[in-house]
Amino acid sequence: MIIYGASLSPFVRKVAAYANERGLAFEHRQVPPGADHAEFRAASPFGKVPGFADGDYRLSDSSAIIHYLEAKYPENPLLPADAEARGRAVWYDEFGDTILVGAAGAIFFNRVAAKLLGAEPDLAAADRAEAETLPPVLAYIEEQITGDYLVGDTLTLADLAVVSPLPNLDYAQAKIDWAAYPKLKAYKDRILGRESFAALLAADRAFMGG
Ligand SMILES: N[C@@H](CCC(=O)N[C@@H](CS)C(=O)NCC(=O)O)C(=O)O
Repeated sequence: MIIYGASLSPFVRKVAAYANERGLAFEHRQVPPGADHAEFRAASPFGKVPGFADGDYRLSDSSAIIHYLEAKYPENPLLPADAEARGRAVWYDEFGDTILVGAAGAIFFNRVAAKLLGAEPDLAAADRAEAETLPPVLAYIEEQITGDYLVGDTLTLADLAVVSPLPNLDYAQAKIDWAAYPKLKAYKDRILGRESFAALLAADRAFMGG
């Protein structure tokens, strides 16, 4: 199994953490978004990371990859069987990928990734996201946390999807009043402290220079 993509991408991080949680061995190939890299483009025709290959089978999109792996390895799934719980887990996955990444990504892209990718940063857009877009999104997560996990009483894809974008806020030195989100702070530290994230985050920190 090969995961293609930049490890700083929250979508790549989500798939890698998922594979680690499931004990699925994979090889990671560092490929920047949009790279003109034949193997990667065969998996991800529009150049979005992650791309994925399992033998001759190729796929892109973090959620599609995880749904494929859930179906291929049905023991100990990270998507609940119960209809309502499944719906909630899929919602949080979508929320993480779109609403949370929409807010956090505007900060990370413009303060960090643009430089790495040789793109023009929009620092005002990062400041606006930090001051206006992100706080209600974090407040929503804070309100959703009622136990150790977002859905039911075990880890699900929901937890991986919602915490995966959060390290990038630190890498972008986003100013966040964590005292306003005490449940979220404890939750993210706990989920990101799992073994499935540890090596990924250590590699990020080494890359980011600390
Ligand atoms: N829905 C996709 C989103 C993937 C995505 O947008 N990745 C970003 C990097 S974090 C990317 O490749 N951006 C480059 C582009 O949009 O061209 C997923 O879940 O994998």
